[in-house]
Amino acid sequence: MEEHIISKAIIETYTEQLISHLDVDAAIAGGGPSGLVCAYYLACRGLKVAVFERHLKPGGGMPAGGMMFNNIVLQDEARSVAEEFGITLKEYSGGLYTADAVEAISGITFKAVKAGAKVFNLIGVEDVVIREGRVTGVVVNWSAVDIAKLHVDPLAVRAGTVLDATGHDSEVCRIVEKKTGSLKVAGEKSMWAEKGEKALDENTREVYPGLFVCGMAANAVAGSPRMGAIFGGMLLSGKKAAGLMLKKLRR
Ligand code: 48F
Repeated sequence: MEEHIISKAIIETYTEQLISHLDVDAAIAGGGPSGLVCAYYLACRGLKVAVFERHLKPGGGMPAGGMMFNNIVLQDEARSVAEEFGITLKEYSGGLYTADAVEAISGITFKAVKAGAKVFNLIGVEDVVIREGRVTGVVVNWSAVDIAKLHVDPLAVRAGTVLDATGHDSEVCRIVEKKTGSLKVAGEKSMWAEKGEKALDENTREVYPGLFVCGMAANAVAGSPRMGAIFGGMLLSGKKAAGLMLKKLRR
């Protein structure tokens, strides 16, 4: 059990995975609940999926529940998707269920990775590649570079489809807005749970050729309300995005 062999094992296998994910069917920016759910459904269909998550731990806003009370609420419509991830639902009232936020995000993350999606944590998406009016890849860099404001050039990943699952800031869409002028990010509106959850389905779509948006980012692009710690819409939005991306890839 020599230390340098342990180091070699880590560096060699990680590098192999990174190289094999330089050309993917789907590059997902953001490993929150919606991005990971999408990754799961795409990977289940045999697609090559890379999730780039800026933070150390995947999960986005889910493990914190609401204001650090780490339970979440889901609505009846999302029950079957939640159950697919092994999330234990407790009936509350009015068609609402509660779940343990840590169990929920663990189940989603575990199943996405087991299905074959690769989560590259500590790597952020800082730009996209655009060819002839279509997003064809993402530009990535270590989060540490960003945090330390180091002058280090990024690397690029080719992708058949790209998903913005970056949450409230809809970062990838904002980049495309800034660089092309042909996508408008309206910005999220104040909290209105019911309206925000309902709007998510329609807002989950291809917003620019090759670029899809899901989760809170979808509402931010469309100018729909935020919804707080109810997560059913996030799961349904991730699933819908996977269906749309699959369709696009098959064309
Ligand atoms: O924010 P986040 O959880 O997005 P989501 O999947 O779910 C939203 C809910 O958590 C909550 C809500 C409840 O209904 O409104 O906010 O839409 O996860 C987004 C993830 O993207 C990462 C970020 O660290 C987080 O884990 N992220 C953000 N920008 C980038 C990024 C980027 N440029 N590159 C990589 N990861």
